[in-house]
Amino acid sequence: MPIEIHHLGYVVFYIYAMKQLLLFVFVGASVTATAQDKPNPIRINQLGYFPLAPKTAIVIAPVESDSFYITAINKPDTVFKGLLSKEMQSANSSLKTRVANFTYLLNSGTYQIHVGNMVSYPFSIGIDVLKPVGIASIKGYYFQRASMELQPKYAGQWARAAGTPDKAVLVHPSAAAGTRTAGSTISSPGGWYDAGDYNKYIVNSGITMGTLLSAYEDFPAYFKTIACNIPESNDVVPDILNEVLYNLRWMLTMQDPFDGGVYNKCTEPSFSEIAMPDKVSSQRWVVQKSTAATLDFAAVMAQASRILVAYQKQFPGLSDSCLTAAKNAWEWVQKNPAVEYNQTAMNNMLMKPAITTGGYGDKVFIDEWFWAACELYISTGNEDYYKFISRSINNKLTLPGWNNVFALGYYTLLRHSKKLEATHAADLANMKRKILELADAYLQAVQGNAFKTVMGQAKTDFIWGSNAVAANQGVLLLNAYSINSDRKYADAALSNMDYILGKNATGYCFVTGIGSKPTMHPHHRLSMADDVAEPVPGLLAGGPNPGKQDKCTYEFSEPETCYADVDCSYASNEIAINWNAPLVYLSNAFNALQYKLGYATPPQKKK
Ligand code: G3I
Ligand code: 9MR
Repeated sequence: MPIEIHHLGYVVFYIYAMKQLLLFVFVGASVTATAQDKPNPIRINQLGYFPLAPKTAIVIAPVESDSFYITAINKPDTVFKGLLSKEMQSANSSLKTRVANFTYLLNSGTYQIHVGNMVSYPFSIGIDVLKPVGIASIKGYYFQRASMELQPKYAGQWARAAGTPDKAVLVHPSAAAGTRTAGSTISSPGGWYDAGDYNKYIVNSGITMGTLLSAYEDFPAYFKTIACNIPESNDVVPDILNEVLYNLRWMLTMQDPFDGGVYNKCTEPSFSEIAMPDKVSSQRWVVQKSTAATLDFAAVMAQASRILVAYQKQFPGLSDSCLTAAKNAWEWVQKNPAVEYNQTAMNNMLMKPAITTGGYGDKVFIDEWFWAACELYISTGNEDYYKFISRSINNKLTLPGWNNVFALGYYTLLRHSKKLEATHAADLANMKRKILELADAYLQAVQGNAFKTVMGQAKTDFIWGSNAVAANQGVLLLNAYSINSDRKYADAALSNMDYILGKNATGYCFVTGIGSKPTMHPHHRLSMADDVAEPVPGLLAGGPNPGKQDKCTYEFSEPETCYADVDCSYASNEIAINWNAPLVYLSNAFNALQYKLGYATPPQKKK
């Protein structure tokens, strides 16, 4: 009888509450505080789940119980109960796990999972559940803006003074050409700080901008509804584009008008001290042009030019300028098809000053050639570019990263597949097949994964910036979904969203400002130097990386656990614009697709 179940719930809750109280009284406050710092052993998506989507939590074994139950927050009644799966050994650490599947808890609300004496962090089930991370991850870029003051009405407690104006950047000897002699001055203001440092790198801007622009191109109607409270929010331009434009305008300053080549970066000679940007006074330089930087630039400008056609009124001439910039960059690489940015070699030539900031020194250019050709082809329709596409379209498809943008070309050709259907149908079919093949391989890995995520399908997923691997796997899977509308691909992508938001071997939600146990101490100068306890929000931490290149102290060393939420740890806990971008894509794609995917039922409109 319902009334009995009700009472039983109270009894269970009473026992639980008493246990918690006794624990507190006997174990003592200080121990409790330390215990609170440890991630909860029930690993969940700390933000929440869509009502009609798959839902699992992972319990770190051993556990005292074979079953779990779920209560609504602050209510004693059990609303769902189930059995834990049998124990699984993780392939990426010594952890053993058990799965709590609560897919059939369909009602919206805020809940907690109970396993024996353990209680999970609260989480939501509901429509729009990923919206907070979708918006925050875009806003994260606003917080990275160089050369301008961040005002309290937009930045809240993270308001800060303008720094690194970059109005008088010096031309490094490696970059001298034409009238821009070594030591002459150029203006290169704006753009986003790359990461925890204050430098601005074209190669890393390439994949970042490509991914953000692709998010917009894939879901334009949705992004028109998303406002992030940035200074431009009141204009008619979607905020994701407003934000992208801040970096785009900087990128344009990085092209040498003399020959169309693009400088690798605008940088301090060496990483600055940990201080707010207005307190850092190092001279900044533009350094050597390179093929990778120039091709990435060409791709971004070509893609932006076609998107900006719709905003000619707001930004007169900008779309055309972008296309011209792309073509000029393309001209430069014809004459300079393989110029590497090799920082060590440059420094060995005794060019002064020596430059020791991030290299982003890509040596393989075939993927950049491919991506730039794809963007130029789609924006212009000029078949000349297709020759460069043909050259490598049958290469192996691999997950994108800052030094591998091949897949970005695929995504663009796929998105504009109508343009290929008539003349390049065989290529289109091949490309689709290869995307589905890679997606299928990811899918197959989920069953055997102890956290029921695609992430971790191989130990090699855990590299510097591994969380972007998780996010980019998700983006690839959503591209697979766009080919045949098979929901299994989206479900697999969602498993990595869960991973990023806490259903992982570390127990952290890797997005600052989101969830109950988020990253709190990223290697991020803006967060470290600002006297605010909470880190700047909306930023994705690098994630587990057993490389430990930073030589910090880590509590765990295995591939999936090697993460330290300490600001020393730039190899596992920095943030970076190229890692945030696939998070923007993934989280917002789910917001955009939730009804189409059947993850939620649209609210009935009141008449
Ligand atoms: O290329 C090899 C590959 O062949 C090998 O299999 C693999 C095994 O780990 O390593 C690969 O090299 C790695 C390289 O990234 C390419 O992915 C290096 O080990 C790894 O140390 C290197 O890390 C990069 C790091 O800078 C150090 O250079 C990160 O990808 C990159 O995201 C990071 O970027 C920094 C910028 O330089 C400066 N600003 C902050 C930013 C984020 O930390
Ligand atoms: O802060 C730098 C970070 O952005 C880079 O990713 C990292 C690796 O290149 O380097 C960090 O700077 C460290 C430098 O390499 C060594 N001295 C300590 C610096 C951090 O304070």
